[in-house]
Amino acid sequence: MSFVIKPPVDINPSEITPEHVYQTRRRFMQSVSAAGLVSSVPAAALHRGWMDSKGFTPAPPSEDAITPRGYATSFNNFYEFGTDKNDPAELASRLTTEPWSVEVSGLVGKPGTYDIEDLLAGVDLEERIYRLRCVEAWSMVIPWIGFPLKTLIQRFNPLGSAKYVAFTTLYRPEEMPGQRSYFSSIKYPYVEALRLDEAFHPLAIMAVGMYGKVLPNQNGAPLRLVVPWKYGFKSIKSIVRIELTSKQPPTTWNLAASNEYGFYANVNPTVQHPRWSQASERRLPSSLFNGNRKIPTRMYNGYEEVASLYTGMNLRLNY
Ligand SMILES: Nc1nc2c(c(=O)[nH]1)N[C@H]1C(S)=C(S)[C@@H](COP(=O)(O)O)O[C@H]1N2
Ligand SMILES: [Mo]
Repeated sequence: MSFVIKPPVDINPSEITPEHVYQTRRRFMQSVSAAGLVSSVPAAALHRGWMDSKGFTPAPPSEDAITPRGYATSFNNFYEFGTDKNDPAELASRLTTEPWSVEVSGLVGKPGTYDIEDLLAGVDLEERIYRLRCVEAWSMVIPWIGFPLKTLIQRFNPLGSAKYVAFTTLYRPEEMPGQRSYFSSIKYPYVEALRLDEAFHPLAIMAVGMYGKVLPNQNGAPLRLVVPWKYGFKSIKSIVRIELTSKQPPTTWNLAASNEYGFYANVNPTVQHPRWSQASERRLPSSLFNGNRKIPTRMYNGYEEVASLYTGMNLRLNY
């Protein structure tokens, strides 16, 4: 199975991901096994020095296929640190991510509070080059490092009655200035959720790194969701709680503006967002030199293999 993004139809040929990118994952795993760490991530996996020293960095395949790292780490949505795109890069360094634990509850056989080192023990990390499309109609191409969400959820022994999985971001106003704002458009803690079959799709990953390194705080350290066929806001950052439920859980942007952000929120170019068109997107960065890089948006963000999850649903209503 290949997880490399498919280029949109009218994409500039220089942006098409060359074949050696498909090899990246293999090289990535080889460098891990060369270090004697074949299939398990040691307890210290999240220590910056460890990941930095194990050769996780793939050679950049092409300058313009992958969004430059500096851009992906300085143009962010992370309202806990402010609503400007440059706020998170400026302010998220204050966040303490060690120690970190995740509380697992609800319809699971093994509820509890797990240290992140325990959650990652024995997990195979892989690189996935995914687009993330924001509902604001910009997109980036990011080499994430992570593992299938399904492998994580299954370790908690979900019960047959579980239908949804809900995620919660850290609530720590002392370190997250956006959570102290009286004028915030959203309520905290930030929450998101998926139907369990969406969560179990092999494309849905938990990311712990990007660009061969540990996730920077502004991108959701130490653990965030990446759901590549969905609008960016579904990809919740800095997760501290996972709960399995039988009822559809609330989600932050749906609570804030249910006419703009549906629970299902699939990337759907045929549905007009109340305030702007979803028919195209701006591939970032755009600059004086590479122009506006406006490309057509594709259904499911181009990841059509997820379509069967939504058979029979009206995706104009469930946008
Ligand atoms: N906790 C939390 N998670 C969040 C957000 C947020 O404000 N808070 N913003 C979302 C939105 S709108 C987008 S587009 C993506 C941006 O991820 P990136 O900054 O890594 O590109 O994160 C999503 N996850
Ligand atoms: Mo977004």
